[in-house]
Amino acid sequence: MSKYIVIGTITVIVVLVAGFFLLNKSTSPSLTNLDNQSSQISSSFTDPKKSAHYESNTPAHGSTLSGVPVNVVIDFNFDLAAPSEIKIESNGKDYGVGETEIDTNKLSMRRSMDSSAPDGIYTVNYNACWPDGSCHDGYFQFAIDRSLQSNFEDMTGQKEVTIKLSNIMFDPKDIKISKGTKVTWVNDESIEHYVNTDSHPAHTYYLEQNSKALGKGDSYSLTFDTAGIYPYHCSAHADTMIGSILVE
Ligand SMILES: [Cu+2]
Repeated sequence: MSKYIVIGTITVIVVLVAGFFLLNKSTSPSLTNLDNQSSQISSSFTDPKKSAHYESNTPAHGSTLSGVPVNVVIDFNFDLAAPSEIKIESNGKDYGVGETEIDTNKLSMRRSMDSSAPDGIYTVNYNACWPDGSCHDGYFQFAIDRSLQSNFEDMTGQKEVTIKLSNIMFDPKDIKISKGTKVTWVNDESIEHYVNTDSHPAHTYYLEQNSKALGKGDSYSLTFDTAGIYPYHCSAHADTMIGSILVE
């Protein structure tokens, strides 16, 4: 009789363990086979859940960054209120640093991120609250893969660097610089361009990185003092004219 109880118990344990692994695989993708290709992780992103009044977020859902973002920013089309909250989670740990902050125009909220966060997929879980006290939740995902840094032009160790705006592109497009480097963008052509922090058209990720319209010969400069990745674009050519600054 006890033999059947033992066999039955073992069967139940095997089924539970198998079920756990199957479930775990479908809900939290792992990064065990991560090489230089971002395609391997992009197939693991889940669909985002957008809360009421959601507009955009940076880092973008499904994006793979070569470094840790300085903060996660989410944009809305309605006034945010306390207790709105952002969590930047991977493997059950929150890599957000400090409190979630609501911007002065109340249309964006942001939270800093731990600069030593490891490579992997991050799920941003947020709760957006409104002046009437109601809240709505949502989530999106992005990944960090430092091996992608090999595609960046290494401009570290220089006090000042220049990026040309020509042929409706940033040249060079992706650069790596040291902390404290002054970056100057110079428009080389007669098409009007801008330097705008992501996302488009909110331009909220790193508020300091937003230029006015740049005509031919115009320039715009900014010094980067905080390590992290800074994705940006030209708001006149937002789909194609993109770049990123990696500060280390
Ligand atoms: Cu442009």
